[in-house]
Amino acid sequence: MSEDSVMGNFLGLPETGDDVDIVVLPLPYELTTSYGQGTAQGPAACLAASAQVELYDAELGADLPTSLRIHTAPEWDGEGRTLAEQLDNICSYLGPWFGGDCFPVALGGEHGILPPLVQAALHHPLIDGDLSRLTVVQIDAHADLRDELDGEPYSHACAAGRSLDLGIGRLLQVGIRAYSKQEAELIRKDERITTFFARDTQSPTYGQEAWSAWLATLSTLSGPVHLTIDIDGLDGSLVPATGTPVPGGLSFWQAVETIQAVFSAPDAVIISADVNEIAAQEDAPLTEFTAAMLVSKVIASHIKARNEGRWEARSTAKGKQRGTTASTYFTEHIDGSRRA
Ligand SMILES: [Mn+2]
Repeated sequence: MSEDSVMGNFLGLPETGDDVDIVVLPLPYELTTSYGQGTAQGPAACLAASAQVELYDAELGADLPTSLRIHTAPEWDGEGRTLAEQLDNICSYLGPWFGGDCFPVALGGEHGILPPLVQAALHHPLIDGDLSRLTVVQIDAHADLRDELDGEPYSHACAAGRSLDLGIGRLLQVGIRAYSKQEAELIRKDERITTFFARDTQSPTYGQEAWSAWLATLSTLSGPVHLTIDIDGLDGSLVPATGTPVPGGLSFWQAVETIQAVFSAPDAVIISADVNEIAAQEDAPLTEFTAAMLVSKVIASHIKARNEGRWEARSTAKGKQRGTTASTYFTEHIDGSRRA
């Protein structure tokens, strides 16, 4: 923690000027968490915990944020009378940060933030209106490919499915160990989906082989990529306060290796990331601290990619004062009578 640290800013970093290289976007969105509560308080808890994360990153050999400017945006205001309005408001909130001039990292909030993140990427210069160019890499315990949960197709349990509906070209999943028969069939049938199941990567017998295959798959990534990390992809012992902790998940170092492998893929450009399903833990801050360390690793890996020529600004529209375009996609595509 730096001596002039600012409460509520990621890593306690001082406020930046108008030019922003990396932006942290707190999304306290909680609508459909089916078991457990508190993801709406997760982003603030993660920001508070991040003040205790060491700034030194051994891989960079430097203290974050190096010479770059990390801006922590005011959190999403939660407005919207219906689910559709809330999703559009999230998309409008994110939009200005997807212009290609900076690297956005969202903090959730439940995993239902993924479809508006994907929709916000539509106008990124590398996507340019064609979401089939986008690959989503997902760390998660759940496949999130359900048609609906409790009648709600925009539930967190459907986040990856709705992203496929929006038109993403490819979905790579790891840590998956809780899913339905319908999801298993979709994974088998849909050629866009590649899933590495936890029963394979965490197997005491042949886990090492499956893990190496996962890392090899990540090295073949190409084009624009969004990385979505549901912290319940990690073993439940590391993240006991998340909405739905599940045993048998990734170790902390496997999550770190995945982040490193995604950002070092030679033909890919990681345009954005999110860490979601963070909840504040009452008795000890392990859950939010684990999330804060993963966000730090994402940012350090982005900086490394930038230093090594795998990320460059695609726009000159600098700073916080960019124009916004209100999203209407979800209002136009979801039954407007459904209340948030
Ligand atoms: Mn999820």
